[in-house]
Amino acid sequence: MPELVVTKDINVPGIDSLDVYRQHGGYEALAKALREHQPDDIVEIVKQSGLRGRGGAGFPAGMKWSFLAKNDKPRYLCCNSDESEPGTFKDRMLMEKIPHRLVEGVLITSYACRVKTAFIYIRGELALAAQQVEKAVKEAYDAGLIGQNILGSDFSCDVIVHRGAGAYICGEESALMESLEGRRGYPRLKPPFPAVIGLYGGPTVINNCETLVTVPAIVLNGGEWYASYGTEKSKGTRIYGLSGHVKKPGNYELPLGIPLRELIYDEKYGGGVLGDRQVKAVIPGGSSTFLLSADQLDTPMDYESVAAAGSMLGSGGVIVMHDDTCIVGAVLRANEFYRDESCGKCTPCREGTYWLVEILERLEHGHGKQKDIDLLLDVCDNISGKSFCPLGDAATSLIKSSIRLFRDEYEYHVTHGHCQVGPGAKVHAG
Ligand code: L3W
Ligand code: SF4
Repeated sequence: MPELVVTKDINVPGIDSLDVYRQHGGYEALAKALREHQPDDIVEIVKQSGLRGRGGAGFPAGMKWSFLAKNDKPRYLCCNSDESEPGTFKDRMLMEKIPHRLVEGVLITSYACRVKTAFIYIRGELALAAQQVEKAVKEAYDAGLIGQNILGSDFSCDVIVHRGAGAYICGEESALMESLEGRRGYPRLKPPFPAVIGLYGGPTVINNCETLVTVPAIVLNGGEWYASYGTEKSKGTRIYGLSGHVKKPGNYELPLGIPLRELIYDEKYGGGVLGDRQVKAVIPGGSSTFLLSADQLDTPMDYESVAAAGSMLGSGGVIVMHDDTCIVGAVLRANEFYRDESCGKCTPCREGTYWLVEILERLEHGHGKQKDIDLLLDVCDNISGKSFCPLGDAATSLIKSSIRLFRDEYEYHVTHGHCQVGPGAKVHAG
């Protein structure tokens, strides 16, 4: 894997320790920031870099920081490491392998945003990642890199690691803040955005883990250097989490804009499709995004191109399905996740995700009727755009796109009572 920016030195033995991280230039960006720059300079450098949020929405990071309300309330930073999007496993790798780069990114961002208390919110199931980040935070406190007068400067900041309890919805930024405040993880109404009224009512910057891990290299090498990677509007690199039917699944950090075909087939990355079969469909950015078809493999993997192809770059989780995949079965599996993870606050999502699974189940198991296919779309229409937070919309993406691309496969389930391809076809045919 090319180790470009966030994954640079990630495989150096012992890089998770403070000593080895420092031997490889660790915390030099923090020292440079404190020595050479005022907080607002850092915001400008990050704006110039074009860095966009790596959690899913791709919102410009520097712009988000400049939206922080200017009042006398305490400001907070929340690192969103509640990584739960199916197909996404990049933040986990960063925290497990190079936790000090996250701590450094959190400190520089806190300095830039005039934050004195930062939280790193880690998904409950990621036990090793939490252990590694907790160890790094302790080492950094002991070395005077966190706490009062960091590196002898006027900047003081505390960093608190908080573990979630395993709820996907707590990755939604306002639910994350509710959870941090000790309440049930229900999303809040937006606006106000967290930058205006956030944690404990203070202006709050919330960024995804990978976004913050990118910050030290930008400060060290400059915004222009980072912007030299990628495309005109999608600058820099990102981690693509490649999974599904590829020979070499894994996390690959590459410049934005790499063609999907290259990511799947290049020997350095995916190495081709398992069994040398044909690609049937690809989920380009985590299970919340719309399916792309096999004839869209030349799509450049940047925000604009994937949107133009009818989907989203999302969290970078690329899930490849080959031609022996039952699409109805795959979509059912994803939708069981959304049904289980719906927080239940609003009716369209709470009830709708339940009924989507009920209908998909009867289609998959051969009890569906022709009208069920349009009923699925009708239920999607009653969720999409009518739910309180993005989870509702997300639950409909795979259903809508799979019916558009593979309606014949849904119809086959109705007429034949079993799958057209995949294990389901063989079981029934036998
Ligand atoms: C101040 C304004 N701030 C927007 C901020 C806002 C947020 C960011 C993006 O969903 C997507 C979702 C999932 N003043 C602002 C402003 N902001 N306008 O910008 O906001 P938004 O609402 O566009 O998106 P979001 O609610 O953050 C994120 C999708 O990501 N997704 C899921 C990913 C899951 C993970 C995970 O498990 N770790 O990443 C995947 O595609 O469906 O569409 O900070 O406050 N005027
Ligand atoms: Fe909860 Fe779903 Fe409504 Fe979001 S859309 S608030 S997850 S019920």
